[in-house]
Amino acid sequence: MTISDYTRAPSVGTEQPELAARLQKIWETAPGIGGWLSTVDHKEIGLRYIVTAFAFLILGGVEALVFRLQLSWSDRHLLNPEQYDQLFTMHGMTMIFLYAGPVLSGFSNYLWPLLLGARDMALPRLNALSYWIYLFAGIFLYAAFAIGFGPNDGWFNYVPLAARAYNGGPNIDFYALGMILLGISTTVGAVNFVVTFMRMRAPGMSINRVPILIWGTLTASMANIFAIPAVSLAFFLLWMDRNVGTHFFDTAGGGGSAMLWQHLFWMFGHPWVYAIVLPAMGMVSDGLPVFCRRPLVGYSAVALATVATMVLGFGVWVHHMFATGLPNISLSFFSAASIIIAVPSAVGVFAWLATIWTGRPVFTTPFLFFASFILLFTIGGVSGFMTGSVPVDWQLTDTYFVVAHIHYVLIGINVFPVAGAIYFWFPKFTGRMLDERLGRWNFWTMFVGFNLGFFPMHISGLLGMPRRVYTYAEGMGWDWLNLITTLGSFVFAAGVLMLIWNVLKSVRSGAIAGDNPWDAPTLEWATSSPPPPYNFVVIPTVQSRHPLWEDRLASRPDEARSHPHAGLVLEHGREAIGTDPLDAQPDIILKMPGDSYAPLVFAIAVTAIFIGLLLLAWWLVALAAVVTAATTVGWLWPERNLGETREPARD
Ligand code: HEM
Ligand SMILES: [Cu+2]
Repeated sequence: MTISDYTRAPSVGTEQPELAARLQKIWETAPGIGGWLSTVDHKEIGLRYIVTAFAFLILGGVEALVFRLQLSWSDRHLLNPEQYDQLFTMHGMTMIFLYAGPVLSGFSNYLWPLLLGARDMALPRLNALSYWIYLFAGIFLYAAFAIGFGPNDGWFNYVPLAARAYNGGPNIDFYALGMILLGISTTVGAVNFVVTFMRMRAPGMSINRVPILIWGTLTASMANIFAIPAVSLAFFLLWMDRNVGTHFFDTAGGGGSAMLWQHLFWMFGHPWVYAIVLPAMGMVSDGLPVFCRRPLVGYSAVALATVATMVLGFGVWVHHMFATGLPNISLSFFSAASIIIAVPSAVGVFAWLATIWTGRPVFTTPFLFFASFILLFTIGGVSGFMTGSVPVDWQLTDTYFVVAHIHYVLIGINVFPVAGAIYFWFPKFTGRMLDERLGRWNFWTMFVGFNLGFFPMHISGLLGMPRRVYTYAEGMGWDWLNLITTLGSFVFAAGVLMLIWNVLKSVRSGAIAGDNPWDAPTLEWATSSPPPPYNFVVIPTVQSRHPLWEDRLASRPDEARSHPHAGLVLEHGREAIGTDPLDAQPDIILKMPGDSYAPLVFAIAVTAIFIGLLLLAWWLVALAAVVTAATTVGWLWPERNLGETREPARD
């Protein structure tokens, strides 16, 4: 969107079939493999993110099931210690970095422009780039595992165990470089969300009218922009320690500091765990009210709580380091901060409960997933609150209690809302409904399996079972608990398979959905299912938080109404409307880029740089850097008719 049209004022109109046909020509992606590789359509990119993230969820899940078999009873020898290390590290890394974050990027990518009444994200080519780099980083990390050198030091990769002296293979080099590569993807994605928030909202959608999902992804993106440099730096320094002979983390006489790693990692790591839950909470905040047949209770409080969580989230990282011998003053400070952060979370919990309590709930599958999230989040919150207290944490750190906590938080706040979101938005994505009966089976299997598998981990943790052990001796009293955990894990996994089965089945044979099957209030439901490539025939005008519920929510008769189907007509090539950051008053016509191979080529070239660094093949690094630079030039080359390649302006 580099070129803009300052001179023209767009006309105002309603949805006309000829206009729709013209827009279709302007916006549609070329058929075939060429279109597939060059598309910048946010819906296509969003779905790719979701599908890829689910592929990683399955990989991470299978890894977990394998090591759960190993742990199901004492003294089992299905896996040796080295295999166990790689499996649990791959599992944590996959789930946190390749599933939980990207799956939410997928939903946000798909939904943001539709929720905002926009034609696309602000920076469509950057959007394609962030997907490709994510995919290549995932493949890069899994290539390590495939050749037997997967990361093996836990997802937080502590030194000195990650140093060359104790970890001689390429395992950690793969992890370090893969994470820096992935960081590029996350960063450009985050920048895109922030710019889209500020410039692409439909006329009239002032910041107090955006859905909570927008707040969730926006705060997560802001956090990522600040947090990712810390982890990329940490991994870069580690890579230098391992390959160039620096001593940043070398404690054995090198003058380095192991604590430096922990600080840098957790300064990133804790904000990241909020980044992978806040958008999910946003999906619940927007989805749950639809099934309660009323607006969310406490919109402003929830929006502010989202922002507050993220801000406070930058001040609690040391709770991961309570056992490292830090001075008491920092323990007290970070313990207090960790406990205070429960306040905004509680605001959310009360708002969701009040929405159910004062609404008329309809017990559909999405409702079940969204509502159960509140319970699981509360359990995960309470165990987090417990470990936020220093003396309790000293007792529980590195036990299965922590494993229980992270899964209640991550499965409870990410997987359950995501499953609900799939049931809720699948009709928008595909034009078909998911099977409701199978949906209920799906929900109850996941819910029962999850609690059966993961609740007992609290107890095995309290009984002293350490995390990250490949086996344990007979007579510790942990056998039965572990057997139950393993059984529950398999039941939970069967539930996830039901979800996938439902999707595969319904994509072809689900009931036809129509534009707004749930009778929901926000703009994505104002367009067809699935939406056309241009999203909206005319750009909607918005006057409230619930454009599609206005005639039934009590409002003053003189109040201005939203117009989901009438507004600005933009049809001189690929155009979008730019609005100002606070009140969303239109101020510019933006020319949007067309499909392009540049993101793919750029992503391949950048990945090649990292492969070069891994092999210490400097010629490859140099060559790939030149290609990257050349692609950047091509990408930024001013195009006179940017976005108008298919249908030039007619006046
Ligand atoms: C079938 C589903 C799952 C099962 C059975 C499972 C099981 C486990 C177990 C037993 C551990 C502890 C390993 C050890 O310390 O020895 C673990 C670690 C972990 N899991 Fe899961 N998990 C599942 C799904 C998930 C999901 C969906 C996420 C995140 C979204 C996740 C995130 C993690 C993380 C971050 C760790 C810590 C890894 C480390 O210690 O470095 N898990 N999982
Ligand atoms: Cu934390």
